[in-house]
Amino acid sequence: MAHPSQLGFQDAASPVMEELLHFHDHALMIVFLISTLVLYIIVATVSTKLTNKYILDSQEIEVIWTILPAVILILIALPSLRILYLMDEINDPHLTIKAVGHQWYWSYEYTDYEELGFDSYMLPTQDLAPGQFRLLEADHRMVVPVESPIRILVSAEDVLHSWAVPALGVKMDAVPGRLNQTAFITSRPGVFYGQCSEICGANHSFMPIVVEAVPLEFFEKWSSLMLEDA
Ligand SMILES: [Cu+2]
Repeated sequence: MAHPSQLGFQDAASPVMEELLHFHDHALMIVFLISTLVLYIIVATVSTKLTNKYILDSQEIEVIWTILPAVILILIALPSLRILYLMDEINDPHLTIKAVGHQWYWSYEYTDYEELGFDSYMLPTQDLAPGQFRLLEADHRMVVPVESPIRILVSAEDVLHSWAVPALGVKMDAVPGRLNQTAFITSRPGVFYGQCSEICGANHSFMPIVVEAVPLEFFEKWSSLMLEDA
């Protein structure tokens, strides 16, 4: 969960998000180094008269300043590709959940159970209990067992939506007539908030995603309760 005036990302709640945070820090360090160097060169050139009209070219420095940026780009590209393919991997999921975007709410189907599915609407501000988050709380949370590989199948009923939970490092477009898949593993129990990330209409801001990761025994209790209700 992000806090007011937070800089940077939310704490990672999945291994993939942890990797993404490391990559972000790595790329940001390189950006800082380059910016510092460029700033220094700008200040040095405009504030001094250290020029020499007889030095017209230097093959050595040109070789260095051509090859060095290429090496830096490779140092960014390789870890980036590694995470990209890591995120594509669906490792033998224990549970599959189908998330369908609607104008303007999400519905979830637990396809491993015969009749486990529900709609998830945002809690209106006047219904919030103390401590609940405005515009983020949903009337039905997507409950998952913690530390289990979960596959999410994402689609939409009407227009484009996007199913995203920043702390889990998951963002997948919900496209009508298409079934996208993504996966995550929660590394700790908790409640993780997300929002639709595709401008989908008037109430786009009011279709939050709430993932609750609980130990397996609690998940079993929850699923049997949901099945009884149905
Ligand atoms: Cu949407």
